[in-house]
Amino acid sequence: MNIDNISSLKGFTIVEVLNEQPENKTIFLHGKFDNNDESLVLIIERLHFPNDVKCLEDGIRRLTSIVKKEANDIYGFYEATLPESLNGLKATFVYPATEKHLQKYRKKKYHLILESPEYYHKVTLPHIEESKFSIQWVYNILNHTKEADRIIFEDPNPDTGFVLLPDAKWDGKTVSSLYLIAIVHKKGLKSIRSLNPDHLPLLENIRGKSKEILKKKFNITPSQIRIYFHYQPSYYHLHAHVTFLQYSPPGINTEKSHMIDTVINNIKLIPDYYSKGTLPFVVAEEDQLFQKYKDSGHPDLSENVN
Ligand code: G7M
Repeated sequence: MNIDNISSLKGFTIVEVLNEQPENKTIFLHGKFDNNDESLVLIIERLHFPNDVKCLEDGIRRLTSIVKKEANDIYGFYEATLPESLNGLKATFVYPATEKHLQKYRKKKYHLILESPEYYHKVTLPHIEESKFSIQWVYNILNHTKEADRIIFEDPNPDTGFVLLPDAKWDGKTVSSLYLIAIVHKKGLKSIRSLNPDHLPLLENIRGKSKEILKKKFNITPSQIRIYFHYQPSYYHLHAHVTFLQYSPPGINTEKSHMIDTVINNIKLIPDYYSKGTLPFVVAEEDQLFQKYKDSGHPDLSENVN
């Protein structure tokens, strides 16, 4: 097979279904070809409907195999088959795929852990320090050696300032899926765990200025913006995610996201909320932190659930 020029998948056999994401209508397959031992990762995603009324109308008029599944009052539930014009797939190939690729795409098993301050100091913090997570990319942005032309706004104040720029996941153009990150200038703030009342001016500055800039540059109303932190983050230098409310990017789920408004409010009510509180987080079994929590005897990972 030549990755530059695939016209047929004849002779392809599935070795393993690596992952399925019904929410994205996507399936991840590991397969091989006849007489060839190399592995192929094939990711197939059903394409979204075109935003073109004529094309949609034409496709809908040609729906076939319309079968009633259920009807109740004014609600009818049917299944049908799309004509070719609306039945597109996006296919991504990784070939030849190594064991590392297979691992990357294989569905992960996640666990929810309640991290008390004691466990933060005993397990999480040593893990962060030992793992030496590289945050060079963050420093490169803060000192303008990388992505300088992408900066949308910067407040250079060393205590309350931040850089606002497109997240790596955003194409930088499509406002309906707008995704920015606000990276604080202040060093030493690893995550929301580090926050206390000294940081309220920083948090309020991120919230206020980001909303102001989004209104000015993208005409997005302040009430249509969500600003939040991840816990655990992937990078331990404080940064907030700034996204358009009508768009649901990955990582806005309850077990991962902490809205900046709630963080500000919690600190105002209980100044040491983030250093004394228990914070839940999700970890994959494949992650070293999972093994460290398991070895520590944390009750959430014990087999005996009461
Ligand atoms: O989960 P966590 O809060 O740590 O999220 C970090 C965010 O940083 C993710 O949404 C990434 O897409 C984003 N990101 C990661 N890197 C390495 C870069 C980068 O080099 N540039 C930009 N602009 N965003 C990044």
